[in-house]
Amino acid sequence: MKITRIEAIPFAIPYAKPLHFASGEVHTAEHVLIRITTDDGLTGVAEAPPRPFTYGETQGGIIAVVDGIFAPALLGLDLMEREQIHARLARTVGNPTAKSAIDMAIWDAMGQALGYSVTELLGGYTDRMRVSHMLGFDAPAAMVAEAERMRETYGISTFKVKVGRRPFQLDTAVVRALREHFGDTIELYVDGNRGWSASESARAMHEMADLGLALAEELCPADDVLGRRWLVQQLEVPFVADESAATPAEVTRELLGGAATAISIKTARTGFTTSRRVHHLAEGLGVEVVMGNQIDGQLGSLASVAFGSAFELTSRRAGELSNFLDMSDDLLAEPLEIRGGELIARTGPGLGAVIDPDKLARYRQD
Ligand code: MUC
Ligand code: MG
Repeated sequence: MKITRIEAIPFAIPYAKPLHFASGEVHTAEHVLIRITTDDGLTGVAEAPPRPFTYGETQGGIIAVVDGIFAPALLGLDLMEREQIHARLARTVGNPTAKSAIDMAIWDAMGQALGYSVTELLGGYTDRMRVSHMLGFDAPAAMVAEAERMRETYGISTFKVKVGRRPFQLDTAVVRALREHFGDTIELYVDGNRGWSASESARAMHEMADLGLALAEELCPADDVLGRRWLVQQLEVPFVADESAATPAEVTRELLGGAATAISIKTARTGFTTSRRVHHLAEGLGVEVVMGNQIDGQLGSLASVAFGSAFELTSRRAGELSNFLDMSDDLLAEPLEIRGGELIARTGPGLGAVIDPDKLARYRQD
């Protein structure tokens, strides 16, 4: 089970419905397919979604770091030398989605070798998650209509509303319109992607106090250290650290520093190996987690549900697993299907992902 080849293949698939949020927008999924081959003929795959506005990675940068640094460091290692692989990747700072995709492709191949799904290998708690859909910036009526479509078509009843615009009333009007339209039949939470100041966040949350929000995520920057702590202390709902807590050390710092009271786990940025560490950390510290979405395609979403289903803590809340619905196409030969508001993790072995060669040929950029 020695690694003989690591490929980084750029591909681009347009969004049918671009997503707008406080820190950026996506119109085309310019992602990288990581493909790992072993000497016994196994192939593991995973998806790296570069997010320049969140982690500073680009499609070209991911290819460069994989081809130039990570592949040479890992070739010849056995799939089971997991801590050695982890240590070699960790020698390079940053590059979270490049490292994570390599890690997940290795787990995919490992599952195939052992005859188990990734969910079983990680923990095997359940085989599915409830789905939370992310609603990007738009006018209140359009966002209500989109939520209605998601509920009618896919049975989704949990929504994360992107906020962080100025004035904040643009966003509070949306949340109010959603609550008024759906009543208590849906679960709602908000994600500011650092768009507001601490005081704007406090005013907005105060204005939405009667709307039954379940969570608030990254409303203001964690770098506004005291302002953020001041905000988090006064909220009545868990405050989720997302992009401010992308490593176990950052998770520890944000939680112990009072800058967050819950954690978003994204396999796109912590793979399976480090997501497991973040999960154990959250469990040990006694905080809730949300399985987040890095605006992943279907392969990335499959990885998220594989991880989220593996543990009780990660499967408790609805996971953000549906951004792929906004894409015009995808690479998987057998598309993911959300039914009755749930997404089922594949039974494997590995991730259970088969890449459609025609689609890859159509969308690859190299
Ligand atoms: C999210 O939860 O924030 C948008 C920006 C990013 O970093 O991730 C997405 C979703
Ligand atoms: Mg977020």
